[in-house]
Amino acid sequence: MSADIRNQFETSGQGHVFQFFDSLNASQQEQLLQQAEAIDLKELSDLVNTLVLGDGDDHINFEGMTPAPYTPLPDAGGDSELWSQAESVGEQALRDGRVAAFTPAGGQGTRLGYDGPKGTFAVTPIVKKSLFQVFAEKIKAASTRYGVTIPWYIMTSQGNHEATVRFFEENDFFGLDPDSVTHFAQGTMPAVDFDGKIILADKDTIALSPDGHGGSLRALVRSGSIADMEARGIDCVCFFQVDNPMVRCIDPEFIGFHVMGESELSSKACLKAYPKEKVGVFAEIDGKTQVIEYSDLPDELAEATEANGDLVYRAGSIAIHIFSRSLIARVGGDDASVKLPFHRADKKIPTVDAAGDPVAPSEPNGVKFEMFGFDALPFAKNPVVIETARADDFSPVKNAEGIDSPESSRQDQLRQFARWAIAADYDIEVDETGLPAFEFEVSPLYATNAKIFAERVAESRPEITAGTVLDVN
Ligand code: UD2
Repeated sequence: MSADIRNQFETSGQGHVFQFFDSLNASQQEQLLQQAEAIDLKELSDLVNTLVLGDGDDHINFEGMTPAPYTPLPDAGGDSELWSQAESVGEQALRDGRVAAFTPAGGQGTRLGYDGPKGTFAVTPIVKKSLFQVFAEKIKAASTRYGVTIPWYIMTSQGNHEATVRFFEENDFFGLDPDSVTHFAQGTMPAVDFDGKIILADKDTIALSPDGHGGSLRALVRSGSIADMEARGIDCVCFFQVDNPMVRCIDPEFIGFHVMGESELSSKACLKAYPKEKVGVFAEIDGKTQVIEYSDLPDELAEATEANGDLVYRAGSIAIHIFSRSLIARVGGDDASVKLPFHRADKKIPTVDAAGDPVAPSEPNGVKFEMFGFDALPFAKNPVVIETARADDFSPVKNAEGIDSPESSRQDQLRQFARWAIAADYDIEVDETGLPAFEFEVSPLYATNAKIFAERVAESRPEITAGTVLDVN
């Protein structure tokens, strides 16, 4: 068996993976063989030929590309009747128990410089709740409001799985029923050098990395989560990233548009803040809606404007979607005709030299392969895109400082709390950006939007001063 695997690697030009094999002890040999056995050499060799040695297979037909249509917000000329109809339809789907939450949380969070699963990072202004706690409370609040259990599926990666599960256990699952929370680790892909050779992270270890958030589709199938959803009667899967505490992760209007449109994949679009903002854009190519990632969009298209000055490609993807269970089952299954493509990312990948000594490269030395969830769009029937206001849905924590940082997200949360309070006739002083003069915090268990906030404060009008935390008892 060991000889078989080694032969296969030899034949595929990857025999060097075993260059230190004879010097390893039995358990190290076993580890290396297990890692090697899990690699699909045919898939890898196709990827190397197209994405590493070839010139890629993701040529985008920019000539035939147009912006994808989206449903505008009522404030931006949309039909307010339609939005309230969507809300009622979404609320009914929630009451009927058709909705689950899903978070890909396997990313490595290197940009933030935080050494731990990103979901454990503290984000709220006063209580310093973690991202996971914020989402858990939003899910719990919606479950209570609609009288159902909204199950939550969380995709981890091999590197952060144990720490993530431990965090939930130590925090009693933030009040959720542990039976309604499922953690599973995503798949991995080997990293290769620029000649397509698999990189060794150590003498007994292949450099493996998570297969991208698009890996969630196959991981949801392989982990049995799709079967679990089917047993629970779930068909709407609300997808949101781990880095965005402002997300309305269970949003009745969005769910309603998804259901009314008989959509298999719905998305929220946010008007780009500036032409080269690092978000994908919604476009249509050959009649199919797609997200074109910011790094693939040529500057002249990113910057092109309409006669009125609006950006042509202004509908930015903020990675908030609703997948139908059927689409996940189809694209995450074994049917080779509906597979997500891989993308190439050049990275610095720690490795060993010919003597087996560690090397920490200062420049990218290899390629990682990742799938993107939004690449399922061309396979989806009736994709729906609706507009959302950035202030209501998006302020991610990605960088240690500046744009999309803990500080910018903290301020955006405070602005949102202040808007809700002002709309409910509180006298809160704010600056010209809407930032309140003092800090206060609203727990998701208290309110998750302005409407619910107004209902709450109508019951017992709490005082709001510096340091107030509005929560349920
Ligand atoms: C993503 C989108 C971008 C925009 C932006 C909004 C891509 C390629 N780009 O950029 O268009 O919507 O978000 O914030 O998606 N993850 C995993 N496993 C992996 C890799 C990532 O679970 O192997 C998770 C990660 O934990 C996070 C999410 O996927 O929840 C996004 O990952 P990212 O930080 O790589 O995405 P980003 O900010 O480059």
